[in-house]
Amino acid sequence: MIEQKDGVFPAVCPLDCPDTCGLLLHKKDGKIVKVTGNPEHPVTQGAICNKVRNMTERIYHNERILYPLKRTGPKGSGEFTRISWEEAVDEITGRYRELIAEYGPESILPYSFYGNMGILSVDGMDRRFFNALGASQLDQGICNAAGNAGWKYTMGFKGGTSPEDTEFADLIIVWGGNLMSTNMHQVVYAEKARKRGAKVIVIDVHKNRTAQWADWFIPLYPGTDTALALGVMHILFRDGWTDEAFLKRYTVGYEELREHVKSYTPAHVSAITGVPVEDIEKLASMYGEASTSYIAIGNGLQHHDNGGMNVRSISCLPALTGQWLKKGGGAVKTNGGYNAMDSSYLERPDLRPNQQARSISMNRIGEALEMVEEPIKSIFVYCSNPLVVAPDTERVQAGFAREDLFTVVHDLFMTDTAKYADIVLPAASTFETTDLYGSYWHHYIQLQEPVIERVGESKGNVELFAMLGHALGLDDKAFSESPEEMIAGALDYPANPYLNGVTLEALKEKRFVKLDMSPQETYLERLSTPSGKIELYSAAMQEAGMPALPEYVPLQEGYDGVSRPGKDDPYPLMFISPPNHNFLNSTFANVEKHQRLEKEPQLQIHPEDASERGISDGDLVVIYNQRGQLELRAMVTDKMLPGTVISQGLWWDGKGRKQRANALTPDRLADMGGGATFFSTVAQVKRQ
Ligand SMILES: Nc1nc2c(c(=O)[nH]1)N[C@H]1C(S)=C(S)[C@@H](COP(=O)(O)OP(=O)(O)OC[C@H]3O[C@@H](n4cnc5c(=O)[nH]c(N)nc54)[C@H](O)[C@@H]3O)O[C@H]1N2
Ligand SMILES: Nc1nc2c(c(=O)[nH]1)N[C@H]1C(S)=C(S)[C@@H](COP(=O)(O)OP(=O)(O)OC[C@H]3O[C@@H](n4cnc5c(=O)[nH]c(N)nc54)[C@H](O)[C@@H]3O)O[C@H]1N2
Ligand code: SF4
Ligand SMILES: [Mo]
Repeated sequence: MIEQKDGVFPAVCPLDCPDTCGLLLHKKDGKIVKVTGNPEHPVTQGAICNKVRNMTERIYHNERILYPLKRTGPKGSGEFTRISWEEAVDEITGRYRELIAEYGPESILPYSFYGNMGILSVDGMDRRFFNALGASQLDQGICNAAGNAGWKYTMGFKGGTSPEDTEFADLIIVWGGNLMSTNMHQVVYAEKARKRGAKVIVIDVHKNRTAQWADWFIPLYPGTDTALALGVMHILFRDGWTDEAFLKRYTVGYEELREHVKSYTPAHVSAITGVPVEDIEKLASMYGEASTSYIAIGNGLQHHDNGGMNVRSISCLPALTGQWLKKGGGAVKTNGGYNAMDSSYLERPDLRPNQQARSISMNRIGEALEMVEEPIKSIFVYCSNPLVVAPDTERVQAGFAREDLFTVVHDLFMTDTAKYADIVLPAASTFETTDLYGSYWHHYIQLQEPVIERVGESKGNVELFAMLGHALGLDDKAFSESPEEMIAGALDYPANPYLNGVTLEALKEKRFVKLDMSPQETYLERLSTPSGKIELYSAAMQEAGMPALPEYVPLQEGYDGVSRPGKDDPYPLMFISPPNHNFLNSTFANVEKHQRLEKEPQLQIHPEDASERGISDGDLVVIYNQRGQLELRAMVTDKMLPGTVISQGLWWDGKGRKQRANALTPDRLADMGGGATFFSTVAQVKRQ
């Protein structure tokens, strides 16, 4: 029982967003009536986004699932009947026992991502359950896997510049990211830097909100970022802007790189990228002349066939001018490595009866559900909405429609995915549970404790998976630990020196506990690449069958400036579907308030491409390719180069309209890390 019915309570934003804001929940009569930012959070300082300011609409939405449901109609129909938790658990454990006996435990697949970033919820009790069961493993490459792999080949450790230091940069490059919508507090630091005279450059395939705010926007063809980075390197070496002492001491392969980039002349790079020669020269000279430069490497440029290489190439740049020795200089792809916790303790892989269990890529879930030999017979979806977020929707949907697939979905809402479930379980919101939060950008750890009673009969992930573990008679101790015990255990991890001093007690007392950043002083001496240095030349990449030096590889599906589509190309446009401002992936896409702010799903199309097709602003258009089609409202704009069309936001299907962007996207894997290739997609557009 939560005693206090009124007051203001600290909380953590649970969403998959780098900022991980400190929140304040304002309660009246036991209900949250307002969500604001917690001004005491050292980084987020009381400012929060519009999405979460309107969070109460979601928490108390009249469509929230309140009790367990069992399917009564055909899959996808959304016809369900109420059942008790006891019946739901009996049904799940009964089916699991049968499947394990007949097909083995690997016929069961968990499918999850970070709908809630709580460590106990998505990297904790849930993992213990599926490990103890011996289920198939999920390769979670949907978000940043390619980019992280590219970064790792170059820099080793999954961490870069400290956010607070970036206000000291005099040049900030936002490369394939939309910070205004996706990392708003980085914009605050950049704005501080700007007040001191810094310039902000955005390199992107369309003039997103961040580009509109920046000093200079450089548009380029999708998937050509490596070429641009190599062109910049060419000029840095050519014009003597490199820091030779730094290169010598902290990198390997700079002589090879110097030779290699000679062929990436500004003219050659301009032809590939669509960026004029003078702009490439200007970009390189600004980078070369900056005393402290910081690159925010976004997620957008790594959702490509060549996405790992894009990040790999860009992450070489700070080393060329010695940025890693400057306060605020360098780059960030992710800072997630700093707060690594004890995953063996949290996830208990030792409980697995089958250490070699197969791993299934979440990016290829449609294909995986087609497997005839050793088929997947059951899928358990939580903290994710694959029918909207996974590539190649038609294929995914066909998999989920399989009559013989036993599907369980745990969510707060009847998502497009939940409609295909046999059993739907009501999830508690994070404000109803205890959990632990790190950030993949700033350095503060936070604790969430329950602020409101569970809505309806909902249960949090920890409670749910502990209950299922007990019901199946799996290892008792692992499923009996309290959230507090799990938090203490997760933080007790001497292998990560940055966690020094972060304890449950400190979190209860201070709410925001900063990582111990003193090991950062020796960051450059302790890089975890094979050579211990920044690897401009990577033998490990060569061993893995990739070029050892950064190299531009054109997209498998797409056009650069050299391979523009011909008259006979059936799909002559490139389709990019990045997040929008008011949704968080597909979360909020069912909340009327957030929908109103986004109006409706749109297709941004260049005036040249529109007039060729007789399309005017506001027309309903169909965009299609070999995989599927969408019906969107045309917005004619010159925010991108001709040949690129953009639709922002992961909408659910609605009002009889096809509007799930992933109907068009491929389930190919990227060059590295098993990453997704959402943005390497071609399509054609016509008026409806
Ligand atoms: N409001 C909001 N915030 C979010 C999210 C959300 O859905 N909505 N999602 C969260 C999640 S899970 C993530 S991973 C992050 C992602 O946030 P970001 O890191 O900002 O990445 P994206 O928004 O995916 O893409 C950023 C930009 O990449 C561009 N882009 C696409 N292809 C290319 C290319 O080839 N080259 C270049 N240079 N640019 C390209 C797109 O046009 C887009 O403007 O945001 C998080 N925050
Ligand atoms: N075309 C295209 N596709 C994309 C992207 C893109 O830019 N373009 N971005 C990709 C990226 S970067 C990402 S990270 C993925 C994100 O994909 P997902 O991680 O699937 O993200 P969401 O759509 O937010 O779905 C999260 C779900 O978790 C539920 N949830 C929230 N809290 C809890 C909880 O505590 N317990 C349970 N059981 N459920 C909960 C929410 O209600 C929601 O339905 O999408 C990817 N897909
Ligand atoms: S979504 Fe991001 S910016 Fe918005 S409140 Fe949550 S952490 Fe902060
Ligand atoms: Mo993501």
